[in-house]
Amino acid sequence: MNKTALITGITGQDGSYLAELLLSKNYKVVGLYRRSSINSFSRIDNTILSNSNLIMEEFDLTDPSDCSSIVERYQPDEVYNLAAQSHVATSFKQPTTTVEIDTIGVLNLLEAIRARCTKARFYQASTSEMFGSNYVESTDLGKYQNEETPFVPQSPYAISKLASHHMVRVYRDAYSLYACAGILFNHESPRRGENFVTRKITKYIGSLVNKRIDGSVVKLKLGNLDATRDWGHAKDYVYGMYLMLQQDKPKDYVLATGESHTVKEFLELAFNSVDLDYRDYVVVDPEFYRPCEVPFLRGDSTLARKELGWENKVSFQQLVSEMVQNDVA
Ligand code: NAP
Ligand code: F7E
Repeated sequence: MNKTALITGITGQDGSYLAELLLSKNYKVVGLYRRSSINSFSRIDNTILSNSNLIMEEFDLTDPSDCSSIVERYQPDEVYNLAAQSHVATSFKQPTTTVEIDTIGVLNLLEAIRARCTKARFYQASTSEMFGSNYVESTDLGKYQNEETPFVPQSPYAISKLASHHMVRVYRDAYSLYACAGILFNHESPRRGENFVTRKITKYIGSLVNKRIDGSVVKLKLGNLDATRDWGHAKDYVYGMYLMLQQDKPKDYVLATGESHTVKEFLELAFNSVDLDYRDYVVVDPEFYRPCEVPFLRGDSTLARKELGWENKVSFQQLVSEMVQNDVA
């Protein structure tokens, strides 16, 4: 019989790729989306939306009774919790909302599974932001973070995700649930939200190349160009989420490329790919600096590569090129 999977956050970047993956594996997918005054399904292809194995249900993670009734009704084999207030800078402006969605929301779902469907395997979208300002260093690997690295979160977003991360561990140990968390480093794609730095850059390039803006007048305003991130492709990462729910025992894993680049390096590569120099268009604006920054992220995903057989297939250069080409087109 086909497996049933619930995906919270199906309208987001990762949710849309994960739905495609699970439908291709003949799952019945229940896609959970928030009510919106306009259509929020722009990332989901029409062929996916018309797939008879996809059921779309209105849902809000912050509502405990909604979580209970959805879990009770569908008795899912797998639950992927991707819904979140996922923007770090926004979390400084809306800390309470962030905690309500990213911490209490996760608890609502875990409680629903504990009370109504203990067979369900649960995936939580944890994040490299939980490492915050911390990293370890070795002579062979250089600076990196992995499953053993202590967390020193630097934002309300990171703290709310860290609380959920621990909650998942406690529900796994206390109630023997198959519950695990993927500690995912930054992953991007043409479907990335437009206010994350990568997409903000490629969207600007798209407008420039298509002459929708005059680059001598409208500049690209950015914050910290020295921030360093480990950027991979979202498609590779949702496959890792799926693998985490197919193991004999639940465990938390880091997913990362192992390669890191500064925002400046992203800018250089993206602008050079259309024969432009980013220095002619970018201005640094203090508005886009964060009250607390995470200066350096580079993940070591040796455990996931060894135990899950996971790999990142898309290189940094391919990722930048795909994002630029998409926004230019
Ligand atoms: P995203 O594009 O921002 O998508 C977030 C999704 O959550 C959207 O579908 C959003 O719905 C939904 N959502 C927000 N609040 C909700 C609520 N109260 N009830 C139900 N749905 C709600 O995020 P993403 O990049 O796909 O990331 C997926 C998950 O991985 C998130 O939990 C994120 O924090 C985490 N993560 C992401 C990365 C990354 O680099 N992308 C790395 C590590 C972890 P609307 O469409 O209505 O806004
Ligand atoms: O910032 C710097 C900014 O917002 C990356 C989320 O998916 O990944 C994401 O969080 C870096 C930061 O992503 C601008 O200061 C400079 O150092 O693209 P971002 P993020 O904060 O790393 C993690 C793993 C998640 O879990 C999150 O959900 O770029 N930066 N100038 C800027 N960032 C933005 N957004 N806008 C700027 O103008």
